[in-house]
Amino acid sequence: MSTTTAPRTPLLPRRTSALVGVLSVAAALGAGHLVAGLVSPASSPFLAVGNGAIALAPQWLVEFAKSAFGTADKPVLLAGMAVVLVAAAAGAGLASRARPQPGVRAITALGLLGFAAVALSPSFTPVDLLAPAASAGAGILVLRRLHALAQPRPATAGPDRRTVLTGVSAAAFGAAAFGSLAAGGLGQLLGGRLSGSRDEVTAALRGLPRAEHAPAIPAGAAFPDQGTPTFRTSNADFYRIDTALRIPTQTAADWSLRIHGMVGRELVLTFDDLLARPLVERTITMICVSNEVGGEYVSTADFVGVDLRAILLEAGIAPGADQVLSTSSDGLWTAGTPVDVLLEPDRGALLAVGMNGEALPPEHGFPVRMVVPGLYGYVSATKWVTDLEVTTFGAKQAYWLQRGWGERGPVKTQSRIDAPRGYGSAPAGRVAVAGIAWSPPRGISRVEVRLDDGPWADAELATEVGGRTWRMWRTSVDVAPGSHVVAVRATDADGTTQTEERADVLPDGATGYHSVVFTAS
Ligand SMILES: Nc1nc2c(c(=O)[nH]1)N[C@H]1C(S)=C(S)[C@@H](COP(=O)(O)O)O[C@H]1N2
Ligand SMILES: [Mo]
Repeated sequence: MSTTTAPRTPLLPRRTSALVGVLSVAAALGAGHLVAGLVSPASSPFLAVGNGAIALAPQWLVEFAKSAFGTADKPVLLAGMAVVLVAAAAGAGLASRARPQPGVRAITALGLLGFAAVALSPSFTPVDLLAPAASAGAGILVLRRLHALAQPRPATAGPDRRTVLTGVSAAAFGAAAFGSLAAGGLGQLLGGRLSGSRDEVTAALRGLPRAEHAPAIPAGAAFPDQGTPTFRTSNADFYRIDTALRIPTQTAADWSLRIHGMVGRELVLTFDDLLARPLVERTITMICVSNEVGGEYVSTADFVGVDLRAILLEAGIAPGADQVLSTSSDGLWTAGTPVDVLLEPDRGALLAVGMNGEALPPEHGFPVRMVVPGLYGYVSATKWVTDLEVTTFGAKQAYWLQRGWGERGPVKTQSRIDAPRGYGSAPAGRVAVAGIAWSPPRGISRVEVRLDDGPWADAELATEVGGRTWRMWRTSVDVAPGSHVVAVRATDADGTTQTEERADVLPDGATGYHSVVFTAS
């Protein structure tokens, strides 16, 4: 019935066109990642879009991801993005069954998204535009070639369509795989440099004297047999929280720290400058503001580094300055720390270079991070720190402040029950109860435990290590068979007991008593 006489291109089969879309996008990502690996790792369009998503994500989504996936939130985000991309790529392919133009437009749109993500990144330099450009170029080229090659051709014109398409698909896939592998190989190379640098720092730290030693941890400072953590958390078990999709790979030799802004004299310190200063070692408990009542985002380590107060005094803080804004080497994250806290003589704020007898692990801030006892990490514990700007809270807002979190971030007095486990069971009779409490920098003077609706009773406190660290406690309760609840509350060294009032982690840390339900049988 058709009256059309002009020759028309036949539609590509659905499966072929979807494959063309997916292969083109794979080639685009491979090319972008490869070029990024060569010129500027942070400019990989895929990672830049991920960083953009993290920066723009609404608060509820961030909190949901943290509570649902914990430290796995980043792989989950990247996997989710990959699924969306494959679906979008297949869709673009399917829209291009007649002509390649719709697919070209879709890849251009993805390319623009990559451009925008890279260009809006706080660490942007023009060379970062190369990776998204290579990505879009490669994607469009591969799409056009594949589309042309997938067209049916006369039997006399050479190898049949299926053979050609298979061959080209293999080539495109190979190119994408090569791109990713080469980028990965480069990553490994950087990783190799990094571990070499870490080994050197670890060795240097072992050979250097200490102006201040971490206290010996007395026997009786922890009750791991009764279910508390060990007093020091191993580096492998230390909680990890950050927004970095890619851990910065700067070596100690490449590192420097600039201290500027409202100072009498601007300072630039290299890593060797740091090691030439008196090294101090302090045992410090770090807590994340996102730690729920009873949560796991609390750990303790021996940090070694240089006294941050001394450095700030050397730079000279101008009158009126009330904030030190610290920035990580990727430029993606900032924290604002109150100047008055940093200048307290007994606070013990550190520029840390080592943790539990070795260089900082990469994920905990190698080569240098800040640690400030008694402040939540988001206002104080900048990892991979390379810039300290002395300024005011009025002039500059740090990363989490822009997202609604509180300004000063002092750690709230808290306590946690580690044994018995929630919803666990125990034989009726005497049941051991043990856990941790913290109130840095003051320390803990009392912990009380309550069984069901009974009176509060004092628990035995473990030997004190210092106000900057957690303190373990233990006791026991006498229970009849059945379901029971134990609750805990702690009092700090000034005599103030933690509040019973329940508060969410947002905006400045959770409050309320931790309680645990268990069954005696
Ligand atoms: N560069 C950078 N530093 C950072 C963060 C971050 O996202 N980026 N997160 C902070 C937060 S919220 C906390 S609680 C601590 C956690 O340090 P850890 O991962 O070594 O335990 O690091 C802080 N330093
Ligand atoms: Mo945090």
